Amino acid sequence: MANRLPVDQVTGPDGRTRWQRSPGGLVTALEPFMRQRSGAWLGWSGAPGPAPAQFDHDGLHLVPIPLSVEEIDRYYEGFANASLWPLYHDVVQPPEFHRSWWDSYVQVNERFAAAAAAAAAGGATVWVHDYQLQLVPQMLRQARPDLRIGFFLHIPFPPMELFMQLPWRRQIMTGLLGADLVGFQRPMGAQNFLQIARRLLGLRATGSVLQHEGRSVHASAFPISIDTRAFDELASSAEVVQRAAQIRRELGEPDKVILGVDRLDYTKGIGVRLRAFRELLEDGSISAPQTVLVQVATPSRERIEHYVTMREDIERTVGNINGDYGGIGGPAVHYLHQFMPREELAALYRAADVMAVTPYRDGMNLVAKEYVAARGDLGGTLVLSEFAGAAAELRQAFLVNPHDIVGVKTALREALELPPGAAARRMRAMRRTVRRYDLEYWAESFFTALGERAA
Ligand code: GDG
Repeated sequence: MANRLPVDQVTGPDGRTRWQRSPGGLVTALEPFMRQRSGAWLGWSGAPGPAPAQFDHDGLHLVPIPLSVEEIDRYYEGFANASLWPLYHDVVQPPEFHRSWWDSYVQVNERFAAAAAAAAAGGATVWVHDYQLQLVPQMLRQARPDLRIGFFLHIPFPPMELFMQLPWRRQIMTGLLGADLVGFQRPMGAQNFLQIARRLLGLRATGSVLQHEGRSVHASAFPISIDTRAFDELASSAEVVQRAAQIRRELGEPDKVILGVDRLDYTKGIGVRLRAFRELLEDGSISAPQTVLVQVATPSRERIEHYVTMREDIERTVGNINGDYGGIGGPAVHYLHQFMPREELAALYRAADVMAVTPYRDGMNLVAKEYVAARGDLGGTLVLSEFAGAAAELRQAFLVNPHDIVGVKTALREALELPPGAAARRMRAMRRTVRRYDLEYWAESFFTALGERAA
């Protein structure tokens, strides 16, 4: 179960609607795993109003859950994305709390839980995903004590000092405690959860196991990954390699290409990257168009206020940099507020000398892992924020503190100047990691742990 189904309904030129696989970290991560199993996927279809009947698509059984216009506003854009999202990401933007949003969150979680209770076979395993559905484990356990319930949080779980701001902190904790296993991206998330359970709810904990209402609830880290082999293959295909060369020609054969790929989100630190790039141009460390920055900023959550103002800021900054440092037909920053086909994304990874991933806080960051998976040629260097979950595994990246602009500049410069041999050594080591700890490893280890815990 996840907030969204892995498909979108699209209307073709002939006016007919059809389902198409949708973008996003969660979908990218789970789709191949679900396909191999005979399970059902429950989630919202992405459109307001009554939900279509259950259906099969591309080997997946899909159970759509309806959301009204008001629920999209309050549960999804409100409580999930304007209360929980900023609170769980170190309050990089101030979270807003509204009782009407919370009421809607409870109501929608009840609907998801009821749908799962109806869909699951006796003794089935239910895997609940992410911050939109934190009340589901407890609701589902109440309705169906026979089920084995796992929960995985894709975003960071905040430290107690921040979590305590939440007016409904007890309800959220109790909701999660309905699961047999609660999974986090990093050990720190699990530690935060255990500490809050002890201090706020007075639960007893032994290691990573809590005692709650006569049951054991386990909390630990399962760092998510990608289908490394599939991405590697895609990025090494003749078409993608050719397209990568063509992209460099279209950019005007620059010496160096820096790349950023993110959902346009204030947690991703796109502004940090632009500022560092600008300062490097200013102090003469680099010059355009010999060195260019390509920033793909995928449209995201466009009705939420913080996202509107952030987009304006970023686009103004891009305009300023290009006004000051671009030439005719040769901008310094190539900014694409567009959704790219996967092949094009792979070609961009392949064409980039330096991949810049600088979030202020990020559960994992799959883009960093995709970049590594795409570089079967052992080219390219990765600049990666210490505050992305991926930093725990990709130790050979140039790790940076995104709040330290001087440090980001230094890392970008070093990454740009790194000799190919040294870059290849780092890339080889990171590729070993993402190949070993891939998506299958993640899903299998979560499922195995859930099986052992609930047995
Ligand atoms: C959440 C957590 C965690 C992006 N633009 C395009 C495109 N993408 C794909 C990327 C990547 C995915 O979307 C983004 O994943 P991230 O992990 O970077 O970030 P979130 O969307 O914030 O995901 C995150 C993740 O959940 C999984 O647990 O890692 O920390 O925040 O796969 O490739 N894909 C295509 N075109 C684009 O323009 N095709």
